[in-house]
Amino acid sequence: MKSSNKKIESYFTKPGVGIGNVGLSKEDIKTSFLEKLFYSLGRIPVVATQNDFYISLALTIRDRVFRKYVKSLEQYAEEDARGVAYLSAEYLPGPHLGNNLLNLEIMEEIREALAELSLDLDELLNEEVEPGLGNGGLGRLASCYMDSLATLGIPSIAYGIRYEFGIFKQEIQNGWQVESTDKWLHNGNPWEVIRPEISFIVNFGGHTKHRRDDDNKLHIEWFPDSEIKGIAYDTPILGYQSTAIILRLWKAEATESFDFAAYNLGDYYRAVEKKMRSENITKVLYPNDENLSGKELRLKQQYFFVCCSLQDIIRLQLLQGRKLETLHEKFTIQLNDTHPSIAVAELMRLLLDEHHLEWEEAWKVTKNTFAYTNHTLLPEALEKWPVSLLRNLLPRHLEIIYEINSRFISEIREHDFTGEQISRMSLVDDRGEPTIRMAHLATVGSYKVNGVSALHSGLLQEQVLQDFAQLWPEKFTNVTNGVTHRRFLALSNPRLAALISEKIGKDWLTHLDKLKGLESFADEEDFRRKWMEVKLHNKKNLANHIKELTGITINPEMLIDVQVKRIHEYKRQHLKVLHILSLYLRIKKDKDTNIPPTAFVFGGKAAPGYFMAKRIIKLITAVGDLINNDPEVNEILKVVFLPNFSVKLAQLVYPGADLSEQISMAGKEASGTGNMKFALNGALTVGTLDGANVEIREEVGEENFFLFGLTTKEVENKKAEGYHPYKIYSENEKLKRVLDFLMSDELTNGDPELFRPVYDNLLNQDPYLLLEDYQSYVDQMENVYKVWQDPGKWARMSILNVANMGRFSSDRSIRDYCEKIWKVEAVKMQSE
Ligand code: GPW
Repeated sequence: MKSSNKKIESYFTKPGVGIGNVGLSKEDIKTSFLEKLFYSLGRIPVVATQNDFYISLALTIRDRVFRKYVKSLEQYAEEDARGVAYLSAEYLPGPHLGNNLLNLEIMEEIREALAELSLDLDELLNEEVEPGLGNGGLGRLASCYMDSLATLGIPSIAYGIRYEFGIFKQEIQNGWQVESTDKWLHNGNPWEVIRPEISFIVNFGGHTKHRRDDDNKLHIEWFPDSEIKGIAYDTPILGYQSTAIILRLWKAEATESFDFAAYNLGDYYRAVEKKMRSENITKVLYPNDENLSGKELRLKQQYFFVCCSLQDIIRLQLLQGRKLETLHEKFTIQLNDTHPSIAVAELMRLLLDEHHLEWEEAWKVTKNTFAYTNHTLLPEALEKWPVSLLRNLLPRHLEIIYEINSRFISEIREHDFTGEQISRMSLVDDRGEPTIRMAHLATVGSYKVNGVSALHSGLLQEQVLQDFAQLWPEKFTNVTNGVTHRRFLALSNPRLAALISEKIGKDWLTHLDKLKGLESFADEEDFRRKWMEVKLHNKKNLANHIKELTGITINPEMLIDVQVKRIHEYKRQHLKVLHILSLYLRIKKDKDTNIPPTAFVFGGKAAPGYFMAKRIIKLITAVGDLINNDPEVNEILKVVFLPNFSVKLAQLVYPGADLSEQISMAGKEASGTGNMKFALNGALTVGTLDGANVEIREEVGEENFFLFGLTTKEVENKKAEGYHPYKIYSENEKLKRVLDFLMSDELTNGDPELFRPVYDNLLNQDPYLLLEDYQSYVDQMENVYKVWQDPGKWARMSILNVANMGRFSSDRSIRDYCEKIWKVEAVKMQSE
């Protein structure tokens, strides 16, 4: 246990010196680096690998990051600050080393220090394997928010799952996506520290017993049939010129008492086998983005990390000598979508059964502690757990959910809700197999509910949660997403960052609004030239990587037109393909070569079980093979599919893009965040009025945005009046030619079944209205080409896009969360 040790403590408090050699000067770092190599890794330079050097540098930097963290803890304790706990099943932090060097402002010193040792910083940066602990936008958003929480000095901690295997590695073989496991921990992870003393027991299964005591008070006890231990692994996440916060990820381990009966019987193998099975909980990330898997193991993962995190929060509350009745005064817990929403029932259970609060008191604490962010309206992504599964796995929680529901229904019966509305609002959906609607549980159990863009938050209140918005209008709010411009501009696009700073100073690193100052240079010839020189440099860099990764050569002077994101029908990668084929057929059939040279770049993973998404990847690569190998076309068009899209790759792609494709069907993309990262790097957007595109367009000005397609309202009307894609197909000759080409031998190599699923789907259902939006898209692309042929105009628009991106910093989003939802304030860090 903890004890006070004055001698050790005095080392912490010595001003400026403190523990060990953790200075930031070049010499300090060189010494630490060599010490790490010798003493932590036991290596001498002749045998050291690049990875050894990387690990030594990472450990050197981690020491300095931890020092910042430790210092800030003292400050938080002193101020008795209110804090945020962020619960997310996914994080995509990206490589840590470069970002930490940026935030410590020692990139150049380190580069020199290493050069003096004949080492190359870029090579060491390249050694890092990023933690792929998320699927896409939702996980990356959580990591952007950590960057901003740390930078702004908001007392906070982020909780999640330490998946042993992250998002699968994607390879393209013969044009198809092939998955393999992501062994991100294979070379060791220098950024994390195991905290064996921070561990909790998580129970599953069994049954409950109800008993009344002499005063007729009900006591409920849960007799689970298995238990697992969660162990904390901490990774410090450093802010810019600021402190660090902790990302605490839980790993599942079998408890010693796990199956002693089997040991006693001498069945050693069975005992170990059971142990292995229990450790499966944190083995692998579910790779379905916006599509619930409904699998028992997934629910186990969710409950496992929520249970550990809540126990940890309660531990922190009690450690500070505070009562659980005031938990909501000291902590607020943000639910990143419904993935952690079983937390509502779990906190009730902990307060009622383990800490013996009364229902009313426990409920008051619970519903004033949680806030819930919804990230999607897609019906297939709204989590619902079968009652039967909950009964088996979490019987006590099911009882609590039923009790919450019955009290909630009694409450709304007193309002003017119709019977139909009441059954729509119920936490239990018993129209078929009974299920629990997790979004309803999260809404009822939270004090605030937000969507992630203005449009999405509005639709949330009109559609999925409309009855709740009628009941509690003040509970609903919007926080538009944001991205960290430090990673996605300063770090990944150093040349543009330098050019910006040269013009307007460096304040934009902490106040992105300052970019507005660039507006006055948008008409300056010389500035435009420099701006486009930087872009060309980044395009060359991207072209080199494309060559390395795919073997495809692209001329960096081409318009680089990019769509990178998860592959989903609603995101409409296949609409982009239809446009590309329209250009191809113009060249081949109409002999029209008056098309500006364009490289179309795609990237993104398809969920391994998502048939249509995998077909779309094959379609992209088939179109690529056809075009890239046809000398009549390949001087004008190129099509690239970048395998294994990741944060690392993203940092290469955004700076080199001219055009950003944000072409989802209106009403389907909750926000999008790639849209922001592209625009921040000077790409222009072609897009629909969906998600945050709407707000981006408002900020940059409609004349600086290529808009097309139906609005959300028009989509609704179209669907209501009856949508007939076949009619559009038969009436638009050029479109018909493109669609029929999907079935041609040239594309399918004589296999008529290859793209029939795509073809049939578009002609008969077309749920995402590709055919409806096709002409408007193709027309707008002609407009893109017109502007592209006027480089001065393009440069001006590009500058104006960047200048108006201030609103889309995750710093602004976090400030919004603090003000509108959390009521948490920054703690000023004392500089050392
Ligand atoms: F379904 N998003 C995501 F809402 O990346 F949970 N994965 C997901 O599973 C879900 C949402 C979920 C994305 C949204 O699609 C995107 O529009 C949004 O920008 C992002 O979350 C962050 O809010």
